[in-house]
Order: sequence, then C-alpha cells, then structure tokens
Amino acid sequence: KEPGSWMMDQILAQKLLPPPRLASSHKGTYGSVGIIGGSTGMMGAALLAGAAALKSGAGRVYLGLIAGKALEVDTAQPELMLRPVHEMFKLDQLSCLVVGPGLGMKADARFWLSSALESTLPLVLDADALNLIAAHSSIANLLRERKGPSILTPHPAEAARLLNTDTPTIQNDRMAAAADLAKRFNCRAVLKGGGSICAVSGGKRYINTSGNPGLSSAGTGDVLSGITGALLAQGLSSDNALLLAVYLHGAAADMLLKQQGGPVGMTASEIPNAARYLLNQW
Ligand code: NPW
Ligand code: AMP
Ligand code: MG
Repeated sequence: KEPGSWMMDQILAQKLLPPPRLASSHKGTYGSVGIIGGSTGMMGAALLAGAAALKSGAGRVYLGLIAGKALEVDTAQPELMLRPVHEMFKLDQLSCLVVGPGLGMKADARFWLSSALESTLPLVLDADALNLIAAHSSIANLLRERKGPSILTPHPAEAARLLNTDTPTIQNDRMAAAADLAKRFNCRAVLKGGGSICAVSGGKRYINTSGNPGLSSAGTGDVLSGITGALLAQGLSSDNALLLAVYLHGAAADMLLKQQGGPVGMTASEIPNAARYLLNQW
C-alpha cells in the first residue's frame, strides 16, 4: 500500500451499491447496456458479458455482434437482444457501451470502436478494444480526447501493449502501471490479475481484496466488463461502477470457491449467478 492508495473491501463495496429497487420501477429504470464484440470464434465472450450484465441488474442488454453469421438468439439466455453491430448505433436508449469482448482486430472492429469512442456514452473498453487502442495512435487519440467517461479493464499483457512495455515491467510495479494507464488515456482503469489495482479520479488507487485463482480461466474478464456496464447503466459513476464491479466479481468467485471446496474448474459462466446473489444479499 502506498500514499494515495486504499484497500477495496466489502464495507466499501456495500456503500457503493445501487439504491434499493422501488415497487414502481420498470426495466427502463435500470438502464440499457450495449455490448460490442463477438467476432467469429469468440461469440462466447460477448454472450458472457451479456449474461453478466443482465444478472448484475441491467434493465435491458443488447449485443452488437461483429460476426457476419452471428447468432440471432442465445437460447440459454433469450433475454439478450442480439443484433448486427451497425444496429447498435441506431438505438437511442443506451445508457453505456461495453466494447471489446471477442471484438477481434479486423477493420470493422476498428471502425465500430472508433464510433463508440466518438460518442459521449460512458464506455467500458476491454480485450481487443484495448489491443486496437494500443495498435493505432489515431484510436488512442480518440480515447484521450473523449468527453464522456471511459473505463479500461486490461490484464497485464493488455496493459503492457497499451503502455508500450512488457508484462514483467507491468507486474513489477502494478500501482504505477494502473496510475499511468489512467493518466495517459484520460480514463479510469483497472489493472487486472490477483490484487487488481483500480485507478480512479483524483489519482486515487484501490487495491482489490477479493478474488482467487479460480478466476484464472477463459472468459472471466468478459464477465467483469459486463458487470461494470450493468452498474454504469444503473446510474453509478464511473469510479463507483469500476470499484464495485471489481470487488463484486472477486467476491462472487470467493463464494463459488467456498461452495465448490476449491478453485479448480471454476467457470466464467458461474460467476454472474453468484454476483447476483451477493448484490441481493449485501
Ligand atoms: P500466458 O502466456 O498465457 O501466460 P491476449 P485474451 C497474458 C476473447 N476471449 N499475468 C497471457 O499470458 C477476449 O475477449 C474469448 C500475466 C497471454 O500472453 C479477446 O477478445 C473467449 N500475464 C480475445 O479472446 C474466452 C497474463 O495475456 C496473454 C495475465 C483475446 O483475449 C477467452 C493473453 O492475452 C477470451 O476472453 C496475468 N494475470 N493475464 C470466448 N469464450 O469467446 C493474461 N496474461 O493475447 O490479450 O488474449 O486475453 O485471451
Ligand atoms: P481476463 O484475463 O481478461 O479474462 O480477466 C481475468 C479476470 O480474472 C480478471 O478480473 C482478473 O483480475 C481475474 N483473475 C485472474 N487470475 C486471478 C487470480 N489468481 N486471483 C484473483 N483474480 C484473478
Ligand atoms: Mg479479457
């Protein structure tokens, strides 16, 4: 722990929860999350983010899919509204966009990421959105000049690409790397991995205390991006959405670890149900 840094724990997480639901509420009360990703071979990433957003309380979740031959419905999660990506930008009721899960790096992915960056919507930028920002200075400039809030959610390898260095350098000083990401890209950022570091406004950094190696499996980052989008859609500030999402995601994994007796074989798909339980209990 360094000056300007705090521990992110359950007491703090509970202070950040969305307000209790009112009897008079309707789906519009809880906002609409748009998720852009799901290229061929990585559809699962977008579906995981979508399920996570629904189960973290978003009123509506739309997936804007990159794949030409995209699914029209997820029969396991039919509440999700699956659309070709260009239709996402015709929706006037989106509260925020999550861009990146399974996005890929091709020209169309780059085009739709640029469109998202040019909007003033709150954005969660994950996975290939981060890789595209790292690869193209014109896209990085769009991010730096944004008017709306942006949240970056890199794992250490993505952070290394963004900061033009290598993974060991990032891991050697994680506090500095998280702060550097937020400063260089005019955004909030979480540097993921055991003891995730959240860099929020005013140069403040929070070290997350939840989570376990059960999370070291494919798709868990996609779930985090969906949870973050849902909290933004429910009206949390970008600082609070990021901090609560990171703690909740880890706490959901800790709950599953207890239920299963250990971390082995935990799957990303199980996390949203556990997160939902905690959101209702806290
Ligand atoms: P290594 O070599 O494995 O030890 P990439 P990605 C490193 C989608 N997905 N500490 C790691 O290290 C995503 O959404 C789709 C240190 C490796 O070098 C993206 O769009 C899924 N190193 C796309 O795939 C489920 C760490 O990062 C590199 C680290 C590519 O995303 C999976 C791999 O990262 C996936 O989410 C740590 N804590 N964490 C689906 N079901 O459709 C990671 N690394 O090359 O950016 O690839 O993260 O898999
Ligand atoms: P990604 O690499 O994008 O799929 O994201 C992986 C997610 O799992 C991030 O939220 C990481 O912080 C989390 N995670 C991975 N490994 C661990 C670990 N050993 N301890 C705690 N959290 C982890
Ligand atoms: Mg990821």
